[in-house]
Amino acid sequence: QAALNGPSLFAEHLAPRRRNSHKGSFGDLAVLGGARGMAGAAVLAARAALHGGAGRVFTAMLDGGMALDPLQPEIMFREAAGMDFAGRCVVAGPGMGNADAAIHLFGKVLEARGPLVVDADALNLTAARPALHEALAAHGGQLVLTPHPLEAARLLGVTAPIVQADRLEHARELALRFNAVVVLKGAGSVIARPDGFVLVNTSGNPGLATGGSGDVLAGFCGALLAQGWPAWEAALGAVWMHGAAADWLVEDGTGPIGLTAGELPKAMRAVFNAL
Ligand code: NPW
Ligand code: AMP
Ligand code: MG
Repeated sequence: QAALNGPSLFAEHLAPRRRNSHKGSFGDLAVLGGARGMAGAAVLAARAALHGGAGRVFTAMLDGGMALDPLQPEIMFREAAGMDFAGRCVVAGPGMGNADAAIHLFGKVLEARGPLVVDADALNLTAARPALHEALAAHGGQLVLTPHPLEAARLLGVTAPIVQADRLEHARELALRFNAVVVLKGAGSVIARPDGFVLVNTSGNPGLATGGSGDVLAGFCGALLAQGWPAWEAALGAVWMHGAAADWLVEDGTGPIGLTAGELPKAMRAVFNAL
């Protein structure tokens, strides 16, 4: 099985920043998520997006109670209901929940058809709602789905052990069904294209088995999309750098035990800048 074992497959997008570039050159990203009790998931994705180089990062929070991340004041907080998603790059799902407002807003994101990462509860809603399933499959643009095995199982109408018994085939099936790049997460994440081509990632370790690490992956992938990377390369870049950052943190004693997702964005930034 072909492996993703370094940056060569996305290296053509690693151009140095032009001297006269500005924040508008690196794209806007909006994270749709953060329902009550899960604001952290959206914040982690937004922090990861900033460290992945997005020009401006917004959170469209389902729970409007949060207006600032004191540790990352660069993030602009918007109430999700007031957000215009037209033409914007979006990461949908981290901590989004399944309230009516979440369903409605994810539907609006799908209508806007901008570059999109679909993660967590946006995947769960897609599995539960035929109209969203249909709209996602019809997106047709730069689209990355990042299910963990249980999220993949919900989409496919099977169980997680069935997904795990043939990870390559199930990742392929989702990529074909949604005409999207699919990252089936877990040890040795599988990245699949609609044409059936798949790669297995070699970076990463069990330090990543901690709440919020998937939210960081989604935010970083969104930042690469916002900077104009195509879906396939954005998925490869984010998955590989996420794992490489965790490997680097384990080498310096920050993991695997007790590695926290919030420590990943800075480490991913270091990996990115070193490439
Ligand atoms: P088990 O335990 O083995 O039966 P859910 P979620 C399985 C937000 N978050 N291999 C495993 O099942 C998210 O963004 C908020 C095999 C596991 O228990 C979502 O919006 C945070 N099985 C929401 O919470 C930080 C695997 O899936 C189950 C697997 C719910 O997301 C945390 C969990 O799946 C979280 O990110 C693997 N590699 N990986 C915050 N700080 O605000 C997972 N499983 O029930 O969909 O719940 O992933 O926690
Ligand atoms: P989530 O379940 O959405 O928080 O995503 C978890 C993230 O951590 C995914 O990127 C997984 O690929 C990664 N991950 C979890 N467990 C492992 C592991 N044992 N080895 C490598 N990566 C892992
Ligand atoms: Mg997750």
